[in-house]
Amino acid sequence: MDLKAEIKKLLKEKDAVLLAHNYQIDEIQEIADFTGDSLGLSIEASKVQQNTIVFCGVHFMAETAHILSPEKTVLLPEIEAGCPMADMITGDKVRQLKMEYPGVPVVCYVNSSAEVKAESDICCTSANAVNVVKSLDTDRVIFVPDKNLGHYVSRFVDTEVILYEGFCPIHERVTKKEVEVLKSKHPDALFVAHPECPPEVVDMADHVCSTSGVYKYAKETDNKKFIIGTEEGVGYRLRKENPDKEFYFAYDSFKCKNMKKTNLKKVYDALVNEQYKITLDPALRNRAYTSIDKMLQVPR
Ligand code: CIZ
Ligand code: SF4
Repeated sequence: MDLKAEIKKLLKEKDAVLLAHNYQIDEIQEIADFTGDSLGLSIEASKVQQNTIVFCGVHFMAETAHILSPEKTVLLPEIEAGCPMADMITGDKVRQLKMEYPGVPVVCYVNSSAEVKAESDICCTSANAVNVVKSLDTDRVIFVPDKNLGHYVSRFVDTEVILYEGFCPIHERVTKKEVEVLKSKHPDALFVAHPECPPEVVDMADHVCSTSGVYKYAKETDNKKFIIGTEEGVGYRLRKENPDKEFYFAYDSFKCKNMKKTNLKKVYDALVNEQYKITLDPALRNRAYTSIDKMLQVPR
C-alpha cells in the first residue's frame, strides 16, 4: 500500500488537515499540509476550513489545538506520544507554588498540560517568553516548567524569575564539551541553540532562537556551516531550504523519542479509525484558553 497516497486520499475524504511539528520524521513532514512549532501549528489549525485536525506531535500540542479550536475534531495519531518536560509539573504543583508565593504571577511555557495552563496566569513560547515577562507589571514571576528557558528569560528582564526544576531531557543533554569539539572541527560554523539548552551551552551560541527561528537564521545568514542545538527533525527543512549549506547537530542522536513515535502507518490508522480524539472538560479548556489568549495579546 502506498501509505502517503492513501493518507492524502483519506485527508480529502474526511475533510481533515495534516499538521506536523518540526521534530517529526521526514516522511511525515513531507506530506503535511503545514509544519511548524507547537503554537504556530495550533494557530494555523484554528484558521483552516477543515473540520478535523490530525496533529503529528506530542499530547500537549494536540491539547493546545483543541483549546484554540474546540469545535473541531483533533486527532493525535500516537496516544503514547507525551512530553517528559510537560509531565514534570501538574496543576496541583502550580497551586502549591502560588500558595508559596502569594500574588506572584505564573508564566507557563506552552510545553505544558492544559491543567497547568489553566492554573497559570499567562503562557509563553520560546519566541515570546521575554516579551511576555516584560508585559507583566510585577517585580517577580514564577516560571514553569522549563528552568533553562526561565534562566534564558532572566538574562533580559529586571523582573526576578523564580525557576521551577523542569527541563527537556533532549535539550538538557547537550554539553559544553560536545559543542567545543564540534566547533574546533568546524571553526567556520555558527552555533545556534534553542533556549531549552543548559545556560552554559546557550552562552556559547552565536544565535539563540525557537525552532522557527532556526530556519530563518540559516536562510538569512551568509554562512555555509551551522551547528544546530535543537532536535534533529529540523534538519529536514534546513537541508531542503539550504541545499548548499551544511548542518551538524550538537550531539549524536539529538532526538526526541516521543516525537519519533508517530509514523505513516499511525497517521493512516488515525484517519481510518478517527483516533485518538483529544478533548478536555469545557471549564478546564476555558481556563487554559484564557492563559493562551493573554499571551497572544503580547507582541512577539
Ligand atoms: O522542544 C519542543 O518540544 C519545542 C521547541 C516545541 C515547540 O514547538 O514549541
Ligand atoms: Fe518534550 Fe523535549 Fe520532546 Fe519537546 S523535545 S516534546 S520538550 S521532550
